[in-house]
Amino acid sequence: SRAIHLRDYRAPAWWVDEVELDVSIADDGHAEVAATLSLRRNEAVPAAPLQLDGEALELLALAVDGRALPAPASFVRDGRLELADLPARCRLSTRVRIRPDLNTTLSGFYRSKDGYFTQCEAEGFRRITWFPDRPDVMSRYTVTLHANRERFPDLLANGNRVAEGEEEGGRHWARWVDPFPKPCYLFAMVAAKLDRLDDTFTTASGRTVDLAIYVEPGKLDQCGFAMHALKKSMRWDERRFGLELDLDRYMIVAVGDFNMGAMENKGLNIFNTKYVLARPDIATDVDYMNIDRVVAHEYFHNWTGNRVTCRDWFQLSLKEGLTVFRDQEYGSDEYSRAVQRIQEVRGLRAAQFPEDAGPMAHPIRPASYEEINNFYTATVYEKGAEVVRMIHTLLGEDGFRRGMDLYFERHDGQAVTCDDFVSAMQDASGVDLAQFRRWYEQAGTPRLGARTAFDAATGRWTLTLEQSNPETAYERRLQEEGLRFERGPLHIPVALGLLDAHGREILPTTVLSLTEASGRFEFDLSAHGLKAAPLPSLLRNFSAPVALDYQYGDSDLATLMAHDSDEFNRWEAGQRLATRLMLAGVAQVQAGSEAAVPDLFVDAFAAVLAKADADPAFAAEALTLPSEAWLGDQMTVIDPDAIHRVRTLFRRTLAERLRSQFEALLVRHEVAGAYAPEPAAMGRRALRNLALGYLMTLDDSALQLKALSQFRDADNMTDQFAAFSLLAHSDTPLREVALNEFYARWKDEALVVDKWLAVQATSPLSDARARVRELMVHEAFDLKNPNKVYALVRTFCAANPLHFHAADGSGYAYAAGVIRELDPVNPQVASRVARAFDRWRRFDDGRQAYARRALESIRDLPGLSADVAEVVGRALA
Ligand code: BAL
Ligand code: ZN
Repeated sequence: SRAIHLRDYRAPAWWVDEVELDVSIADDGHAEVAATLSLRRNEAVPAAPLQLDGEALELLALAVDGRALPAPASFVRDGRLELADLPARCRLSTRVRIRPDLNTTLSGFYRSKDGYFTQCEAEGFRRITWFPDRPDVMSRYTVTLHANRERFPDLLANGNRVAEGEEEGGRHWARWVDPFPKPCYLFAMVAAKLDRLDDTFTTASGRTVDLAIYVEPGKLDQCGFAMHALKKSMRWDERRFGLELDLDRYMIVAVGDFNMGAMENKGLNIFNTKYVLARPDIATDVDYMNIDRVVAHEYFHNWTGNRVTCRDWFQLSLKEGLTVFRDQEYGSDEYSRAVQRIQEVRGLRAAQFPEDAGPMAHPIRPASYEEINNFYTATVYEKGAEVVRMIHTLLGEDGFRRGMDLYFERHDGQAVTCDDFVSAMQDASGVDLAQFRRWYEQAGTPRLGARTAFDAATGRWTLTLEQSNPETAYERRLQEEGLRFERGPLHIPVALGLLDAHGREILPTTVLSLTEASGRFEFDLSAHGLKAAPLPSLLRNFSAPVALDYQYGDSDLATLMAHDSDEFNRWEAGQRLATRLMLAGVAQVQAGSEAAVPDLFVDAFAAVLAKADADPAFAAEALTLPSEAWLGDQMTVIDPDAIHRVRTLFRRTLAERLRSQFEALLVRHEVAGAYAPEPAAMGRRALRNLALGYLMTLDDSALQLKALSQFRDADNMTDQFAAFSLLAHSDTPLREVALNEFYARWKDEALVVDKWLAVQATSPLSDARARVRELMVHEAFDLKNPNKVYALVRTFCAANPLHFHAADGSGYAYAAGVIRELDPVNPQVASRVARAFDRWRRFDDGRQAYARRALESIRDLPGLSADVAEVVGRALA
């Protein structure tokens, strides 16, 4: 295999102290990049030739200390430029030609509409110039950009603009200096014609800094919220972590063609438009919340990622897990902490648990990879954040803050490892984290078994916890690669509370540490005079990313749903109950009978509904049934048809039995006044639209017309989109009306068109796949635009299990066709779509045969990218 191993890491033989780049964009769409690198031999390691990475570069000239080397191409071997016998300090100059107009990979320097943009993480800088493209080489950059003034009035790079001027032929130039040394993955430049929103921010220490958001002309009215989010997150990082912006100028540039969500380039963030642009009539509450979180995330990277960066890409979670934890905490402070937590855990279970159970399983710090772009995963990000959260739980807020302070004290300006982070946490707090480090090495979702015993005579209650760490595809692969690996018990923080039979709390949240394979914890409850065993509320606030096995009775779950003081576990109890009952229903359907919805469940649901007004945002979460994908993940062999049938039945039964309560919610939670993306109003809209969703399962034409008028009359996209998606998924003539009206109204707003595509991709109706195929050739679709591919193709594959996993294999064949077509265009995006096959072995033999054929057709594509080859290779292994 082409695997790269962590154990092979060696410090670089050469440092690059200074980089001078001169980039000239020609009118015909190519660019010339002249680079001068100030090189210094790393005396700490044995002398070795200089090796530079390069990709898709046409080398025009090469010089050392001003002396040209003849036949530059002769120094290039296997995609590397190698120079031996250089003086210990020297200046290396290269000149290359690159073709941003032809760069459809969107990695490196590329064109989007009428402008030029960069994306260098993880390994895009090598597509701009010859360079040691690795994060532990940190340099100071001076960048001069030249381009036509009319077409590209904005010439931007990291840092501060120090000079600019005119040139012949209607051209101009600008020079930028970034005062902070940085790895090349944080390099950015932009040449475009953009509108700009300006603002300023005064930091805690009293410095005033300039803020700017650049957007496509005409979109200035869509960037106010992103600016607001930026200032909020700056203030939050000062308050919570004592971290202030270190720059004079902070810029965000939005671009419509972008592989990722956004990128934290030093002082010059480049964002997918999806996470910048918002206006009440085009963005939903969820969009607003995502913008808030992503703007904060990229801003927080300025310290966790940029000031302290990663030594190598195996350490990606050092910056990503920590920064996700920080943006989660920001979200929790800005919105409802419990609701944020519920959404995080739902996301973790939807993406990370299956990843850990599938062919791409890896720990948050993998020991090997083939293509680093494949490791921007739910594991590295979301499980990484869970691991940081467990450290926070074990150390407490003060201990964690001391750990962060020590981390910056020790490592500011360095490229470090996950171990360095854990050491700072341990040394600052005195909490022993030696065993805890296994979370960085072991893949897989641990199973946590719990048993309890109660002696009423003595009041003694005993909890026995057992962990098991199932072997994953990861360990099997390491063994094949000859890497030794020993698994062992993890340090699992288990937050516990106890309730009595009336639901009153008798033990407030207590964090237990399970460090062995099994542990016994005893509690003296004699003071409470209990006649019956207490009811445990286990793993409160989801204190560890594990799967909990405990035999709760149905009525225990109903009690927890109604009374647990831990809001997360109130939600969790409802999900557990629903999952159990729905899986029982699936078994009934498979056995040829009809599923039924037990009264106990309807009653428990009704109790949540009755209290919904107290916290509408929470109620909206608690009244949402587990997803079809989650139910499938709990089965030995996934049966998408039976699951869909049962989930639909549960929804319709709840709507029938609780119709008047849902209708009352519709009236009570009408939000008056102008739209504002503000937590209380967001919660009410979520609850109201959830109620409308249940009611729409009743096939009642009066309710359908109600949805149609909400769709037509809403003054905000949240309500309009909620009604639109319900109509678009209803088997009535109103479906076409809604689809046509929505498109006609929004066809010029790219991000709204993405919603239109995504809604059709998630349709449960029988023609869903045929529609998706038709949309591939619709004017609204563009295979070269990642947002369009994600909205239509990935949404269909990842969020429409009923049709992607169709028994006739049509969904798989469709996906494979798109992946084959997309791979030569944009391998990163193709690879993300290919991840839809992760679960293929979880289905019946018939489906597996179709999936295998589809995967093999991708594997056999001549010239297949390393990105897709790794994903498909693992799936077939
Ligand atoms: N560093 C890649 C995008 C992000 O995680 O912020
Ligand atoms: Zn990040």
